[in-house]
Amino acid sequence: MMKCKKCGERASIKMTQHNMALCQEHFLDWLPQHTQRTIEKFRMFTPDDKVLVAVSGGKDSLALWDVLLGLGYRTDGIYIDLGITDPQSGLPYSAKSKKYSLQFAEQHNLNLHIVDMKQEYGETITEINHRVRHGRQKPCSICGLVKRHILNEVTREGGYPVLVTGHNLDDEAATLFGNTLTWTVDLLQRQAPLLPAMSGFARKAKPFCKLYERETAAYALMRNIAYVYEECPFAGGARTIQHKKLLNQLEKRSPGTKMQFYGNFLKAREELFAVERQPILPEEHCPVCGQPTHSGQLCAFCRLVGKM
Ligand code: Q46
Ligand code: ZN
Ligand code: ZN
Repeated sequence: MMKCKKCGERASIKMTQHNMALCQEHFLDWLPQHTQRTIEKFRMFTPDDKVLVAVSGGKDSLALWDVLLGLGYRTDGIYIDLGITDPQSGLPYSAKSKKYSLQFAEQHNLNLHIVDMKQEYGETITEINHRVRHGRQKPCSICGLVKRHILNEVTREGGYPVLVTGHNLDDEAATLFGNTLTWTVDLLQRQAPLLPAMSGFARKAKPFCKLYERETAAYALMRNIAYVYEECPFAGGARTIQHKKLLNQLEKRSPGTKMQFYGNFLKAREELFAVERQPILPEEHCPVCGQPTHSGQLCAFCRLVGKM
């Protein structure tokens, strides 16, 4: 029987990469403490800040919201209803994830901003994808652009000092893997646990960036958080998922690989991208929405929705 490192009772989770097993009670203490250390280490925010949590209805973002509440942070949530439905099964993915996000906010008496793509901009992500690309490609790049734009807008207009997202270590390691394979330097430069506010971009933080996905999933399960189990219907086959699989194989053979890969990148990053090599960010602003743009013309988001 595997025993809890803290109390010697039967362990509920074994974390080989930390050389540690914990019972449910001690795991539910450990994970928020680990998150708090990450928040402090990267100076993400303080208890005086009102934090905006980007909520997708999935396990990571809801677990993060739960942890921040438990740690005593003041929080609001933001959910974007992208209007995504599975083209094959007809599963109303967005409707389902919205239900869980609302349910969590109501249970804890929290304020959740909801931006509805159809209501606000007249088209869902699936519809925009059909109009722009005749539905031949996945809508992920359009979706990513829309999400970044709306999250930035709500954070800045709501006067929130920081936006937090539920990205975990598996997400970060997979993104890093992809960006390293192609040596996309500007993306590597911007991959950080904390991005300070600059040139019209809101401050962004990832308090779960050092936690494995199986740890955040275990937390959600142990805390009985109801979340949408299904992945977005467009997620399957995405390159990030392939990279996650590869990294999991490496992790299985040598536990701690993902932690080391990402952790050592963060250390190297400080040297590689010293202050003088900071990216030149756009100083110009979109004449319609006021968000940063390189061209001084309409930003990519306004060009996209302007056609609706
Ligand atoms: S929600 Fe949007 Fe993701 Fe779905 S369409 Fe692609 S980007 S996979 S995180
Ligand atoms: Zn214990
Ligand atoms: Zn714009």
